[in-house]
Amino acid sequence: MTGTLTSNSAKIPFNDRYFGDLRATPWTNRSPESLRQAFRDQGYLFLKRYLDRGEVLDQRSKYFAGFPSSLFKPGTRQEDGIFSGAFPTDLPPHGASDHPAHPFVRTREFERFVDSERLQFLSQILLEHSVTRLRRTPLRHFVRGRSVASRAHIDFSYLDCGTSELVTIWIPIGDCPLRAGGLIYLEDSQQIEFASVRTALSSDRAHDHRPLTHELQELADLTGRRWLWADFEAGDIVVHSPFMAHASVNSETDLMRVSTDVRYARSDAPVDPRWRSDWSATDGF
Ligand SMILES: O=C(O)CCC(=O)C(=O)O
Repeated sequence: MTGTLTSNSAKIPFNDRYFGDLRATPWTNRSPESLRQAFRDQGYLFLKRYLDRGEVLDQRSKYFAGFPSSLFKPGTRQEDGIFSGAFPTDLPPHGASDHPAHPFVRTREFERFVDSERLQFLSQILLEHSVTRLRRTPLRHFVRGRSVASRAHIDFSYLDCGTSELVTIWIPIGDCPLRAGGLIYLEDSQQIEFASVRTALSSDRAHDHRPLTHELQELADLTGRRWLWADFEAGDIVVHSPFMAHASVNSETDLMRVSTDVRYARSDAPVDPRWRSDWSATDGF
């Protein structure tokens, strides 16, 4: 680990003090109780090759099919999602109704993908109950040169009008090495009471109380924790608790970062009404 990473406008040294490994959880032939125990202990499960790589890459290919060819590096296959370095000037804002991500999350194929039995089965194990999927499934797409990343947050700040008996499943739609804009998790942060911590944190979004901060180094210093990272491959997933802090780093590679985050809740629990409809980046949630 060497060098520096950036998240939005803030830098953080990529070294042993600030970063550690997101440990893959062995999941084959594992008892439900031991998976639950690992989830409780760590706040996450990182399951390598849990989904079929070909099915994940098929979603990537279908997503990129909606874009003009100028988004892609000449000589590369559009389905691989290799950035040309120039964003088409006439592309609508990400996730607005006329942007390709908007119809994409409404396709039958994408719905089938996020409703997969494997994801339901895992959520049922972790929640020890039958589950329902929250309909709103954001589609994230980050490219190099834009300095846009996810600020540090816990999911419950965005879902606090319903049950906390839910899990989030983060799915990279394609390979996603750290420097392509990978998701990172603040170690053991599911144990932190953030209400007291957040008052000491900087924010570049004074009007929005939901993100903890854009300053990932400051959050690591204040809590004495490290950020856990991995080079994700298509087929990997991370399941996390709604109280586990996470963020992402800026994309610096030609490989574009595409992902979705899917949530399952106990089927008998009240669902936050803001999460009952299909996602649109302009829905304000
Ligand atoms: O993909 C990202 O950068 C953010 C995802 C996220 O916040 C989540 O999965 O809860």
